Amino acid sequence: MTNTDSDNSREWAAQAYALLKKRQEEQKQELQKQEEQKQELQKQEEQKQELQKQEEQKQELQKQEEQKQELIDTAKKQNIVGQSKTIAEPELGEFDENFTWSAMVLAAQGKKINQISIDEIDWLTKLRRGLEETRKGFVTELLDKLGDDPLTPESLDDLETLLIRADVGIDSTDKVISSLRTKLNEEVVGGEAGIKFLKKELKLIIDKPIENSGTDLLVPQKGKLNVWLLVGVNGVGKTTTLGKLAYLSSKSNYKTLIAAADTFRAAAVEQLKVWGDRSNVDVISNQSKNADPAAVVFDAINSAQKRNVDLLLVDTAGRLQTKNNLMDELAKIKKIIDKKAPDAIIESLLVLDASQGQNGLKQAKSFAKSADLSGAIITKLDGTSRGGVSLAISEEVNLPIRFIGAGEGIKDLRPFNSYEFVEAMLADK
Ligand SMILES: Nc1nc2c(ncn2[C@@H]2O[C@H](COP(=O)(O)OP(=O)(O)O)[C@@H](O)[C@H]2O)c(=O)[nH]1
Ligand SMILES: [Mg+2]
Repeated sequence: MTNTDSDNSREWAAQAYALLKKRQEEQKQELQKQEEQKQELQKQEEQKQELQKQEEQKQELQKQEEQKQELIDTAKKQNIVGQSKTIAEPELGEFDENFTWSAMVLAAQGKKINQISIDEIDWLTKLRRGLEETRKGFVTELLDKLGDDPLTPESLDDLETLLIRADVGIDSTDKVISSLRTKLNEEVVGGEAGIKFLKKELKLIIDKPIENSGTDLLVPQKGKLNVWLLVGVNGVGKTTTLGKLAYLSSKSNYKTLIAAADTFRAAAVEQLKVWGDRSNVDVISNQSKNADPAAVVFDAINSAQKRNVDLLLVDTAGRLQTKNNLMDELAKIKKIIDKKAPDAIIESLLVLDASQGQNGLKQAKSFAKSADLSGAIITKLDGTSRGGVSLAISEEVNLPIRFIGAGEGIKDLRPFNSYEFVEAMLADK
């Protein structure tokens, strides 16, 4: 990047920051206004008690009551009352490197200053921080090794080792290195240009299964029942991811329902209910011991059809030791859906824990063989050094990555964006 470019980007980011700051100020003022109204309400309440003592002023009291109701209605509309369920909005942080980087990533994707939100900045900051460990043993080390010199065949060997170590996988690594080697034979490639080329190659690998699927972004199709099955081994984050998806979906105005089809773990239903509560989404479950998961899905589809649900999210069990049973169970669930809702659009999404690296890749291969998967969700990208496994999943299992999770909070899941992912993985600071 030339100096002028980075000056412009910084200027752009500064403008974006100023705008967000102003917007936040306005929101604060609005909140203050609401607070004043609330206090006004309290005052009214006190007056009402005073009036109650005075029997002869009954008439007046009635009027006050009406006035109070009016205020409550206004307050309700403005979301002052009943705020306990709303999820806290993120605060605008400092105007620092994270902000500048996030703003630049948004700008590079064609976002205008007035289109960006604190939520987006917050997420990109999380993603960049989350991939810090993956990045550390990678770009930083590579740039250190290169210094200001152009790439050499020896530095490609180093890069190869780094890619393998970041769990990018042998196939993806071979592909990238051989492209780079061809480029080196044709021209002199400096460190920065090398990283740029690397980003482009990695993005191509991740984008291929997404392009093959014909759908850039996985969203429920309107006017149909969409059923998303979350599958994967124990502990990878299925239930948590489902909770976050329920929030994303209901916030985006899709009528959403959850089916608690992990009937194996007693606590699973309770865990789901907590998530459902947070996002105002109902959970269909069967509390009896060893309930049949397919029967829960049966009930859930009934409810979904009655309520005109857009998206039914199904949590499933993931015990690995009985893998055949697990696959049978998934097949049975799918059969029920086919029978009861033949028009439903089914997505089988494999949830993978990025911190498991190559083990995750093994799981993906084994599930892909028998579970008819349509996509992957990568979790726990926060604080792992193995974020590169996303590339191995794309290249070796040909699964489109649909969402990624980087934290335990309800907002810590986003639709997958390959540009943002690769930028965060290879950010050069
Ligand atoms: N740090 C982090 N933890 C996560 C993430 N997703 C899930 N977890 C945690 O992983 C653990 C297992 O998650 P759970 O949803 O119960 O996994 P399941 O067995 O596949 O349903 C829980 O402690 C979650 O809080 C994530 O993106 N980041
Ligand atoms: Mg679970």
